[in-house]
Amino acid sequence: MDTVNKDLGKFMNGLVKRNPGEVEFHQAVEEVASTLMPFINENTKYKDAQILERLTEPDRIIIFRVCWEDDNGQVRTNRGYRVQFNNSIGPYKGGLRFHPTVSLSVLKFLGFEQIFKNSLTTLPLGGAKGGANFNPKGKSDAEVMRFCQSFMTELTRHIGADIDVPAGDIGVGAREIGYLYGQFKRLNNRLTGAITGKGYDYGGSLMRPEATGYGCVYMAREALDKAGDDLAGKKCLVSGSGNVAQHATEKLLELGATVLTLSDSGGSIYDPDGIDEEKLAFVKELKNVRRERISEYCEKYPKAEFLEGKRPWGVAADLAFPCATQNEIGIVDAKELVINNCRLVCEGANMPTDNESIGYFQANGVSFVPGKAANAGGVAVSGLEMTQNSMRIQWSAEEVDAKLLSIMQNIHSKCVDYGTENGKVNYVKGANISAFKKVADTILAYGII
Ligand code: NDP
Ligand code: 2IT
Repeated sequence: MDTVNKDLGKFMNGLVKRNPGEVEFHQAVEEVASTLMPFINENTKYKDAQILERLTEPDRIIIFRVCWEDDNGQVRTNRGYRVQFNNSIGPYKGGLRFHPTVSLSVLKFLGFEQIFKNSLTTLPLGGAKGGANFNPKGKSDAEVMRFCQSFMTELTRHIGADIDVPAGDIGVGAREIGYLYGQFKRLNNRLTGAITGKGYDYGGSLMRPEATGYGCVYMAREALDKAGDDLAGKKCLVSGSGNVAQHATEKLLELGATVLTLSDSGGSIYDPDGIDEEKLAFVKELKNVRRERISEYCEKYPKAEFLEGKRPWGVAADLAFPCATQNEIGIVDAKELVINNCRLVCEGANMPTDNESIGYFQANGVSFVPGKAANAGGVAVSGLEMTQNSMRIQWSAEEVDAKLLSIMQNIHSKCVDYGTENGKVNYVKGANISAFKKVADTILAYGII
């Protein structure tokens, strides 16, 4: 163990030195490296070939200026990015995030995790992430369109169906994908599946909007089943109120669980009666059509309480589904969840739980399923969208859903195979080792490139 800790310390020191100040990237790598180091030390071929060092250096990073004109005729400038992290097992694949907090560190953490997530899906997908520090909030449709067109005018030269296939993430939903893909089509005069999350009428896959949230709940069901438990009657905390949160809520309701909370960057709503189908339809209209604040839920349903500026983790419940953003569960939240007997944390978002809290959950008997396993359903159905585009057909919702379920079950089995220790499943270890092995063996096969 001493050698492992020494090697981990040395590796992390080097990584921090090479990537100064990129705290989110350091955090994501440390989570992976701490579970992989014993495995790498036992399998010296990976150590000798410096696979972890190579895997933490992106293939390339593209940074570009995005100029556009707002509705007042004022020129605005944002920064666009694409981090093409690793394409060993397939074209670069990962979402685009439009949010004021977007930075190189955030996109490197997301791109790095995407390599592992995409490997877990069993589909031929490499890892990437991109986006811009553009804030779609409060912008008109015309402003969002002009931004997307300007962004794509540069990005187009770096992407393509067999090169790099972007999709949505925070702040990039159906509207933005439409504008981005429209501009891609106009610039290239071709309709190839170079973006996923497209509308059904122009080559999208049924179930892609639902896939991340549904997949996350399928994963929770597998983890509960493994522990001899099930979803029926469970009280759940969901954070966020966007794509992932809405569809996680929808599937939880369908499977007989009760959802007590949702949130956005202004705070959380707590509905002691539970969010039923009708209330969820209100949330969808509020967030997807009117693009308003979640606090409005409490005006419509006065029995619900608005927890201003707060996350939902202080509400007593059985299961937690963080579905908003990174680092939304810190140690104070983790302790509250444990005190309230929460037994499963299943991550719909990417890296919502910090590393100290992951350790705390594991030490206190809470099943913890990391995002790279639990939210892989979204990119998996993106992979299925690419397949359908290549075949020039579109599958039924039932077919896609069945494939999604089977992919999530398969990811769960891999976590069990690689992560079981003393009769308990360490999902972080299982996901990391299983995902790493496929990519690392491929890198070895390619030689030193
Ligand atoms: P959306 O933009 O649809 O929703 C994001 C939600 O999170 C909103 O409720 C938003 O609130 C909230 N949020 C965003 N940033 C912050 C912040 N800094 N602080 C507090 N709340 C915040 O995004 P998605 O639902 O698509 O994404 C949610 C998470 O799931 C992200 O971590 C994403 O990376 C991950 N993910 C998404 C996938 C997908 O297919 N869409 C696939 C896999 C993972 P507000 O409206 O106030 O900004
Ligand atoms: O984090 C993610 O996996 C996504 N935002 C989805 C990526 C994709 O290519 O569908």
